[in-house]
Amino acid sequence: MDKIIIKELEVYANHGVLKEERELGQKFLVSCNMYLDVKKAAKDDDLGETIDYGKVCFRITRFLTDHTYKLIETAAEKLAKELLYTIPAIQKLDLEIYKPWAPVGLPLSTVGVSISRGWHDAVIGLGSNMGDREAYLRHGVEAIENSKDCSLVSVSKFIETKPYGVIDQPDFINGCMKIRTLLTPRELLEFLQKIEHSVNRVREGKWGPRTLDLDILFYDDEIIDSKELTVPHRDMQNRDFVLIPLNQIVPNMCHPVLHKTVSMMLDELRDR
Ligand code: A4P
Ligand code: MG
Repeated sequence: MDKIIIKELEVYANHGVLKEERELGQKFLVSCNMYLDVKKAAKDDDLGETIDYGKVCFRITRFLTDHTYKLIETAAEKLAKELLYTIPAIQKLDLEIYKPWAPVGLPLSTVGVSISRGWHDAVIGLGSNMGDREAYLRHGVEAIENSKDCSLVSVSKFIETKPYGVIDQPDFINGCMKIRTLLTPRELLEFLQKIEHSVNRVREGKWGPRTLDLDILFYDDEIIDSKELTVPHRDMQNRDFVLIPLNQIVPNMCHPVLHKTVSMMLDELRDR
């Protein structure tokens, strides 16, 4: 991917574990690679279509001088988020903060931290078969919209479905949504579980009735198989209540294990 590069921007700021560092301040050097597509800006020769590196330099300077952190890790993490929240064109960034005057008491040229953060694409399945089912699904969508670390890209229609697995329970309403997120898969799972708990989701056994179920169907094209998380969601290829709404919003998304698109999986399920 293309990138805009800032190298060794000098900022005098007050971060450090020692009290003296926070009171007296010292020099920091900041480097940043910002990933984006510059083709359109280049074609039209238009600053409005790219990232204004001058503005970013001022933003970095302001952020680091307005705040005081003990760790450069914290400064880097918070600054990376600030840039990703406020400059939508940045898809991913590598950020380095160096402290050439670090009071180590030994000769060295510099110490620093380097992190990479960015937006990820994820698809979330929504389901409910208790109470005001549609309101619960809408609540799930709104919780994503209201989160700084996630943004909503698109939502499918909500459809009424017969229970799958344990069939002796009320009908479901299902849907899915495509989102962008700064969260890792595990952080996203935790966030979704918080949303489920906020609507008093009670666990009535595996596959039992629930006010709101939020599952991670896809996360980029990652394959995850850990104790608490399986991505892509296992068994989705056998579930029309997942594939029908998915097919409305991401028909061409490819399952990284089965190497089939959503529309192919749906066709195959219908043929069975
Ligand atoms: N977990 C693992 N992978 C994931 C993932 N990709 N996304 C773990 C979310 N969670 C994941 O989930 C149990 C555990 O799965 C979590 O603690 C998490 O660590 P849960 O939501 O607490 O329980 P559950 O939903 O009852 O179990 P499960 O096995 O996730 O069930 P499903 O697959 O969600 O299926 N019929 C219709 N028509 N519509 C439905 O929505 N849903 C189910 C539940 C059954 N029948 C249905 C529907
Ligand atoms: Mg679930």
